[in-house]
Amino acid sequence: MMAMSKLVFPVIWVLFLCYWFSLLGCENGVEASHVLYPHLKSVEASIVDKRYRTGYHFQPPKNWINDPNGPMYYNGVYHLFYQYNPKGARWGNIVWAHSVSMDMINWMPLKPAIYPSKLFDIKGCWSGSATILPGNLPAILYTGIDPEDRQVQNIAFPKNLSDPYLIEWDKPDYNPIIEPIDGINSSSFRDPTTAWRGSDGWWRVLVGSKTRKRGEAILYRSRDFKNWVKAPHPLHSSQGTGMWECPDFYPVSTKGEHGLNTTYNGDDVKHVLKVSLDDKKFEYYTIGQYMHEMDLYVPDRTLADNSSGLRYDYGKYYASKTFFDDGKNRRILWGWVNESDSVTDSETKGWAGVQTIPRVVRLDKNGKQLVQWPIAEVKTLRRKPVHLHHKKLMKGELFHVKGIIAPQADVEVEFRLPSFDKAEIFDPSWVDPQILCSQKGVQVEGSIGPFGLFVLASESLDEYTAVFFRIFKAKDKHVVLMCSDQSRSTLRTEVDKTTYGAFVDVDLKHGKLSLRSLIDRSIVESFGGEGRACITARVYPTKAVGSQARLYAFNYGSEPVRILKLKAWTMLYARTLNDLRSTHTEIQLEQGE
Ligand code: DQQ
Repeated sequence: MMAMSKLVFPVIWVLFLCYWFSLLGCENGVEASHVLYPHLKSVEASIVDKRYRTGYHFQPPKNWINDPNGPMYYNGVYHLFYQYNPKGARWGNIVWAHSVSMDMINWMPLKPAIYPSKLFDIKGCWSGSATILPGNLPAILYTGIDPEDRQVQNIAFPKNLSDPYLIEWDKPDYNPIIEPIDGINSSSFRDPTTAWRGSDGWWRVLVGSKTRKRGEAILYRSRDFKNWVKAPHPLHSSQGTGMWECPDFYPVSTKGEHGLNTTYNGDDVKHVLKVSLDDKKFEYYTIGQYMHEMDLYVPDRTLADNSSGLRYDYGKYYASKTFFDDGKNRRILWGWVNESDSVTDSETKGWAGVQTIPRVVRLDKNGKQLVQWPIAEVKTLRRKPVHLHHKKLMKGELFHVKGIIAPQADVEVEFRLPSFDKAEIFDPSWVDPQILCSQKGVQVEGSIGPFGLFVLASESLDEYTAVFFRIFKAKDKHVVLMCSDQSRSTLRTEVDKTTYGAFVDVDLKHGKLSLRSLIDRSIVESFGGEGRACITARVYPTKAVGSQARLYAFNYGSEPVRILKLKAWTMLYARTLNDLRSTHTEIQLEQGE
């Protein structure tokens, strides 16, 4: 009897609290989910440190966030869901938080859309994706953690389709719709993709998994989106890559810069498969052929299909997801910027993690890689432009870019390079750009480069984040190395200051090379070669904050480099909206964006 009451009492208590919170209506609804799994440990943040909070990146007022989930454009509204811990600044107690926007820059927060409430997700609502079904019905597929800690795939629908914000979501009782049976490891089975429909009328969806060290995108098929059957083989798998989290699979046009609906297939497309490697905590993608009759994806042979493959972003970036924005005919990529700060310090600050500025993603004209560029809407925040033309940067020169609020800025630079004759010789054994950037840091003089930007820099330069290039001469070609060197980004010691690097596959025919950096207090998103390589850094300077932060252009190579043009803007704060309807502004997209 005693044992029985020990079991029953907490359950009654939980049910009572759930009922009570539902009566409250839960303006911030997050609270409701506190009570659903009280056994999970979390620490309530007491201080919400404002100094490093971003001004125009997506970041909730407090607590932990990770993966972007189920982004979609529905009836004129952008929805972003994301993994969120309502109870503190470390991972745990995960729900799907929800915000809506008209432009993906200014957001209106809503209560969490999906949170543990049924047996099939009682221990957590993990990542997933949205699919718009025929009849304009959005469906979310997500991973639930059941009482036995099994990862199962569930479906949810909006409760009220006439609600423009789709605030409430229903989870049918027929969940889970996909279970880890047939030998699937139930703790490595998660993150369903957006589904697509073949010409045979069958829906398809991928779930990330692994068999021993082989990463896999397991394929399921369904006629009715309710009953799903596992295909005899994964859509794709790769030996030695470990667990594939957050797979993403979508077509890209070989003919134009527009995006394509996930279901689209034709002669003028290639497909992209991106996976997030749980073992390495970074992602890679391949471009290849989707052979739909066989439901097989074959990456192009020239591309590495393992952890040395192409990456969306070579910095702090993980668990990304795309969606097709049919309002503007583009494919949008969201990524989670994970922390460089320690868990303890995140808890002191009261928050951890942000989302990148959404990027338009498309196939490069050379068909060999993707190109990314911040959505044009971010330009609505630009103010007080500063322009600079034809400035020659001599060896060792440092140029202070004045007139902007340097900790919250957008900078675009175009460099003109000198003759390549004097470029350093590239050693073919340098295969890892990150290692090369660490070895040839910004203080190591080269010939053409290092040149670039010092962002979030203090006046005395004892703190700065250096985003820069070096150009090498290899047999019959040039090698462009792009680095984001965080080693001096802060005087603090307990922060991750890893230097990141990428090779930029860019045509230097006209001797021009571009760099754009979105600087936002504790984040620097950089785009080299017009978006052919991207590196995101999370930095916590101690001196280069507020009005003390500066922006410099520099050249520490022996050869002069010219700034053809530099444009910089102070960026406004993104707004937190109470109502979307009053704030809709039409934004003209630049050609190609
Ligand atoms: N984050 C989610 C998982 C996913 C991981 C849990 C990736 O669904 O695999 O918060 O960051």
